[in-house]
Amino acid sequence: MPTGSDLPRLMRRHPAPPVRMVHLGPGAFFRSFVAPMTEEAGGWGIMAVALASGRAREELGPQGGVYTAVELGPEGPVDRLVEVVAGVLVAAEEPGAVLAAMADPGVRVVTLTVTEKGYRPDPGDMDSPRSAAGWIVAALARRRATGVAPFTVLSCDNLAGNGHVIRDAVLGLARARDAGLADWIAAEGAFPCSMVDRITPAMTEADRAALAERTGVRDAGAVQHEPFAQWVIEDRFVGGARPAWETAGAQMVGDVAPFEAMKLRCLNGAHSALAYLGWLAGHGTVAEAAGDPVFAGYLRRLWAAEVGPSLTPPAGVSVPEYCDALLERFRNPAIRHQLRQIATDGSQKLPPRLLAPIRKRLAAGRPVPCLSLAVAGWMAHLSTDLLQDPMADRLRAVAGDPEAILRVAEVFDPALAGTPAFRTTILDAVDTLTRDGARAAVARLAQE
Ligand code: CS2
Repeated sequence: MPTGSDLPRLMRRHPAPPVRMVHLGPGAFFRSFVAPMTEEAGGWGIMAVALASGRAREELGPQGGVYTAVELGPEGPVDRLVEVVAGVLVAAEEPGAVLAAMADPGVRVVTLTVTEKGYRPDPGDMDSPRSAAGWIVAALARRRATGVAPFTVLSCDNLAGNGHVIRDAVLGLARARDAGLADWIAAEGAFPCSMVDRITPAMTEADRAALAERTGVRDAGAVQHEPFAQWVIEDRFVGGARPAWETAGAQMVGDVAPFEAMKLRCLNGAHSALAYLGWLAGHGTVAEAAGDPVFAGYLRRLWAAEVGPSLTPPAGVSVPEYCDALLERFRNPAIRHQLRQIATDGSQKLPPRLLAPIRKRLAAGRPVPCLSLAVAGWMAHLSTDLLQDPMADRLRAVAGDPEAILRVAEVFDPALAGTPAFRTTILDAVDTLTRDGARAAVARLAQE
């Protein structure tokens, strides 16, 4: 397959707006969601910062930060040039430039997409910054020392209470360094929560080649995404300074939590269930699995009987309608979203997606066979060579032993893992899955 390597490289046509925002973690989700929405809001250029990997700089640097975001619409792909990224830095290699960018008084917002595992503290942070929180603390210390107000930190990852999680990490690190710094950040800073949603399947070589064919240029930084996008942002920014994201369709609200729980449990929970059970049943993509009537029936029951009743939906939102729309999004044949991409990092994803609704329903004395089967699917996944997880070594050591897996406290809160109802439902699901295989086990739960 030709990759277009003989073609000229994509070039910038218009200058980026002045840099007013720094983004940590310029991977595919940033490029398909945060950057285009910020560009649409107008007036805010972005300095992209990769923490350690040089990949984003290799992909975007030679193109002056410009790339194509391909929308996989019903009538075929729509190619959009995104020119809002002014440059790409790699923190591990250019610490001075990164700190200078983050400490610049013109920069008012730092957004981040560093995935769930990016919120874990790095023991090395005490010596020199390594994690996202480490860089944020170092930059805020510099701002305080130079009399500059803090920037707002806006997490754009799929975590429950993502603003609180990054705030706790930042304040914890800051306090270990200087209590005055921590107090200043707590009083003057802001860490709003946000719910982000846009399905962004990884680009393949074939996708890149097709794009090169359409455009006549080579684009190493291109991404692709579904047409749908939803961004719900808690409107609490230092000095009120932020891009006018509402003009790009974002919802600015007082409380993100109900949106976040609904999205994490309905969309991401179903994704994880398909990633483990669908793959075990021989499916490769979300669209294949969701197009299998047995899996569609399983999802309907998962949503209607287990996940939906665990939620307090946002005012005016119908969870059944939200889930019907999800099934349509999952079935979009233009989106080849690999189940093995979603299966990664399960130790980080299970608690908010599957275990939170299980806890809620068990507390109400209600059964959770669909959610339990998804957890059993993840347990089976630990024994496959697909396993990619920040805790892979520990998980591999307990794979095949459900009792031992339940004792991994970073995944299974001991208070939950110790309740008989939880142990019984999970161990029953493991038995069913082992005895019947994934497709038959799913079929038994499927709703017409
Ligand atoms: C997926 C998400 O990879 C995964 O774990 O569940 O990336 C999902 O596609 C997005 O959150 C959709 O907004």
